[in-house]
Amino acid sequence: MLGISELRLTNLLFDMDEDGIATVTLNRPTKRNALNAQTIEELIGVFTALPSTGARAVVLKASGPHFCAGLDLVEHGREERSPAEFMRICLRWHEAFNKIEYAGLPVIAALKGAVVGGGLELASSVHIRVMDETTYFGLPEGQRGLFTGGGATIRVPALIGKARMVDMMLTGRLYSGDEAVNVGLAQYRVADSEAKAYELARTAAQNTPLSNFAVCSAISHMQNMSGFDAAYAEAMVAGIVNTQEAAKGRLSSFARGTANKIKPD
Ligand code: 1HE
Repeated sequence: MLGISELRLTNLLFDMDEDGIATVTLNRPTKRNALNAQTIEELIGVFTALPSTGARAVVLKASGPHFCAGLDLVEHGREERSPAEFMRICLRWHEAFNKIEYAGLPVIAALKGAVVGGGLELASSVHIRVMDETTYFGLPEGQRGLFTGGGATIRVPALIGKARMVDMMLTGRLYSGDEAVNVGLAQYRVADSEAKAYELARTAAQNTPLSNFAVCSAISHMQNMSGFDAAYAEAMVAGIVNTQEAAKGRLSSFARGTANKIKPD
């Protein structure tokens, strides 16, 4: 596995501050951050290497006015891929997005402009989505003679339900504004999605890394299990996390009455 500094990134930017808040930037703005094969390979490289960098949380953002225009339609048309070739491409997309969802690090997306097609597949693999006033969500695959291939059939219904996804794909319906939050496409709608994403990343980074590891991997895994097995797995994860050394100071501070109380501001 290549370390993050050994990766040759052309379509992504990577940065990390002294607090362990990492930033991954989709950096192909002239193509509206369309996902070509190279970008997917870079996402796999970065999100594979990230857990060993000491990062505590990740902000996924984009250069230019749009978060991501989905599959690189020009490359796809030019390559004239066979079914098997495109299936392999989709498996690389799954690899990239699974690395994001299951790697155990909080990933917060700062959304703006178009979050469409594969862009929504990418956004739906992160743990928290923050939108701004320009953000809109769509699945234009139907209009392009295509179908989702980056995990949308699993992740989008988990956010908004099957009926809404089918409607988006059949009719090209776009969601924006309050409606997008209300249906579950984003958890926050603010004027500055990047500023809010960093604020949330810093908040999440205050948790113990092991708790965040469980939150950002175990919950997703448990959705793939039967309820019975998920409950057992939950007990196992809690057995490890809830007895960790790093929790002891927090528990004794609560017992002394010096810990924060869980109340609205
Ligand atoms: C692209 C792409 C792209 C832009 N692939 N090159 N996704 C879509 O159907 C969305 C397609 N894109 C758009 O509808 C619009 O570009 C946007 C609404 C996102 C932005 O509009 P705008 O006016 O700001 O930009 P533009 O002039 O349309 O595009 C600027 C450049 O980006 C232009 O290239 P140029 O060389 O002519 O300057 C565009 O060709 C390029 N560009 N979007 C390639 N998607 C695993 S399966 C997933 C299946 C899907 O994702 S389907 C959804 C595809």
